[in-house]
Amino acid sequence: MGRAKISLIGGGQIGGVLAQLCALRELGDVVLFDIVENMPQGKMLDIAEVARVDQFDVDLKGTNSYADIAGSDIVIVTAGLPRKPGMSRDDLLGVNAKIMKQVSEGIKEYAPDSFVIIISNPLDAMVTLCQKVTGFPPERIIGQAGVLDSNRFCSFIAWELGVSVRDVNAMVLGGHGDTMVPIVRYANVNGIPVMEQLVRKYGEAKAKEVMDAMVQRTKMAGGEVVKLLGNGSAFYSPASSAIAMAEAILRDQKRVLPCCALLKGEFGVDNYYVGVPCVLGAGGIEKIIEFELDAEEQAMFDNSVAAVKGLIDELPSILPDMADVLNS
Ligand code: TXD
Repeated sequence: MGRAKISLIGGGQIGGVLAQLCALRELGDVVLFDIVENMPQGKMLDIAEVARVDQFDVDLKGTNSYADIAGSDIVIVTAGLPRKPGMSRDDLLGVNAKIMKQVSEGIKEYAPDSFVIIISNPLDAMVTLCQKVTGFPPERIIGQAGVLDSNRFCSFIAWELGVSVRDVNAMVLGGHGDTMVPIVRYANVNGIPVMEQLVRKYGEAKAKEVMDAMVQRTKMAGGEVVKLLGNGSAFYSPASSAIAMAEAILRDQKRVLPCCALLKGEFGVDNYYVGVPCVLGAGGIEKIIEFELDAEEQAMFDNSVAAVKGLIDELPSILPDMADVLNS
């Protein structure tokens, strides 16, 4: 059996880390595409030249030609601008929608059978656009946000309780914006409810305050990193998160991961891409796992979906030549 082929569209900060992780884990041969001349070739040469030290046998190629992504099993897209301090993800819509349209046309033409994992922001709108342009079945177009947002929430809980993050389970649903929905009720440490532990530690009132602060920090966690970096946004963590998704698909792991997926009535939402728990395996999004949200969670989820809808409604004016497809 031949090796898998993974193409990375966008060779910037996240693209470079993605390439290195693919190589270290020997996920398959890797193509790194960017419109900047020579840069992706330089990055791939740099990674390839340490293959003996890192002990991997995969082919790495940098390119400025879409023809090189032909035959890809998975395409991961990071093309687009990152935010600057003070910007919201939504401020990137105008510029990144035009980039995503171009990228999606390239994928449609050269890698029509691939699974596509989108990372570019504003995430939910970019995933929607890619699906509309390519016309690929929705189970093959997936957005990465929830794996990272959930991991951030888990980290804050682990730090607060002084336990290993490996034993923390907590999920963030909804759109990848300031309205995202950390699910507090089911957050647990090896099955033990986090809220109960906080109440034992602090008493009712303070426990709620501590949890509220962790929820708030989770929602703003991307911006916290943007502010500290001063130039660009998080790149190690989104790369690792997307690799977990790619690996689940390539190795048919049936992992249950929060992904940006097209809802067809699940959670009361019809025909919008937002973050929900999914089973990821060889068929891409093999299943969306629905569960009961309480009234407060559902209201926050609906609010988050409304924010995503607001962005989708702006797309036809940004891409007037695509208005028909976007409104379909
Ligand atoms: O969790 C998440 N989903 C995210 C998403 C977490 C953090 C950052 N996230 C977003 O990923 C971020 O807001 C950006 O929209 C993307 C990429 O972030 P990155 O930090 O990698 O940005 P860079 O370093 O600027 O890299 C972007 C590359 C750069 O090399 C450009 O030359 C290239 O994109 N680019 C293009 N590639 C292909 N085709 C076109 N048209 C194009 N335009 C720019």
